[in-house]
Amino acid sequence: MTAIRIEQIELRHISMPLVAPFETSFGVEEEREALIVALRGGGLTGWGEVVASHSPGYSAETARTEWHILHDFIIPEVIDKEFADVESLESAYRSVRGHPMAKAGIQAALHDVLAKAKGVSLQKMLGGKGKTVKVGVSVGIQPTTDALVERVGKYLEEGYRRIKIKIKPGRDVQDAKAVRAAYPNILLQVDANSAYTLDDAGTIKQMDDLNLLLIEQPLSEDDIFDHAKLQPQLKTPICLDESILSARHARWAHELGACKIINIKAGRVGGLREAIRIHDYCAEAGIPVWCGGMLETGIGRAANLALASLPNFKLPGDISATSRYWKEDIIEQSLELNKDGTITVPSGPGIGVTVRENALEKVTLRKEAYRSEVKKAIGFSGLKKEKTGY
Ligand code: OSB
Ligand code: MG
Repeated sequence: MTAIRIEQIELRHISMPLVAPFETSFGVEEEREALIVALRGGGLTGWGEVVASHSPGYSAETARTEWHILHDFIIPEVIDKEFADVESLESAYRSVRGHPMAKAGIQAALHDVLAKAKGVSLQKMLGGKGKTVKVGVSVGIQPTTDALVERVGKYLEEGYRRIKIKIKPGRDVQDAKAVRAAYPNILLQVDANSAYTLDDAGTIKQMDDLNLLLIEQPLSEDDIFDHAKLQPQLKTPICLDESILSARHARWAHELGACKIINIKAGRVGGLREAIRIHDYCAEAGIPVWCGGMLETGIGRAANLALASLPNFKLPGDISATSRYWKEDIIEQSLELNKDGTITVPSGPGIGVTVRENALEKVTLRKEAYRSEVKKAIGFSGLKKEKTGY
C-alpha cells in the first residue's frame, strides 16, 4: 500500500482573466478567482483546485471563505500525517461541516499525489475508461438574443456537439426559442442556476416543447422538495446541480421524483470520492449523470476529464477546450476539442498535465506555505507560515 506523508502544502489564491465575461442568473465573472492547492510529499507534488469564486452567487462559498477554512481548520488536521487513501483524508477533517469546495480541492491534490506515487493516471485510479469523453459548451447570457444565436453558431462551427445556454427571468423562453429555431437539431439544454420559484412553472412550461435535453436547476439551491412538485408538470427532464451536495441528496431527489438527471461537480459535493459515490448510486438507480464545470483552470479540468470517463457519465460534460476559457492557462498542455466533439482524457500519471509554475506565479494574489518540520518552534496552529500577498 502506497502512503504519502503530507510534508508541505502551498495554498494560492489566484485570479485569471476569462477570454470573455461569463454571465449567469447570479452575476457576471470577468476574472475567475480560485484557490490552487499544491500538496508535497514523498518527493512528489499533487495539485488540486478549489472552485469557489469571488462571490457567493453559485453557493455560499467564496475563495476567501475556503482559504479561511483550509488555513484554520483543514490544513492543521492533515499536515504531517500519512494518508494511503482519500477516505482517511475525509476522516481527518470530518469535524468540519460544509465547505465542500475546500475539501474537494485538498482531496484532489491527494488523489493526484497518490496516483503519481502508484504511477497510474487519475482516470485509472478513479475507475474511468476510454480515451476521450463527450463534451459540450456552457454559453453565458449574452447582451441580446441575436448575439446569443451568433455565439452559439460560432461554438457549433468550432465543433461543439452540445450547447447549454444560461437563462434568467426575462431572458429565458425567448432565448431558448431563438436558439432552437436557428439550430433545430442540436443537443440543447438550459441552466437557470436557481433563478425561479414554483410560481414560475408557467414560464418554465413554455420551454417544454423545445426538445431540450434537460432543464438545469430551475428552483432554489436548497429546494429538492419543490423540484419534486415541478418535475411531474414537465416532459423535459429536470437536472439538479446546486441542490445535490452528497450521495444522500441524490437519493432524496430520486425517491421524491425531483429530477431525472444529475450534474456532478466534485467541488460542489466535497470531492472526487463523493462524486463517485453519487455516480455509483445513480448508476444503480438508473439516473444518467454528466460532469459539470466551474470554469476551471487546466488543473481542475484535467481532473474533470478523468471523472467524466466513468461509465454512468452518459451525457456530454461542461468541460470545454482551453481556448473557451483562457488566453493563457496555468498548465503546459492545451486541452483541445477533437473533431467528434470530445476531449482526450490525459493518460500520464496523476492528473496527467504539467503546471506552469511561472504562469501560476503571475496570477497569484496571495500565497502561503504550511510545513510540518518546524511545528514546535512556531507555535501558531503548530504550523510555520510563509506569507506573501494581501
Ligand atoms: O451552473 O453549471 C453551472 C460556471 C460557474 C458556476 C456554475 C456553473 C458554471 C457553468 C460553466 O455552467 C461550465 C464550464 O465550466 O464550462
Ligand atoms: Mg449549473
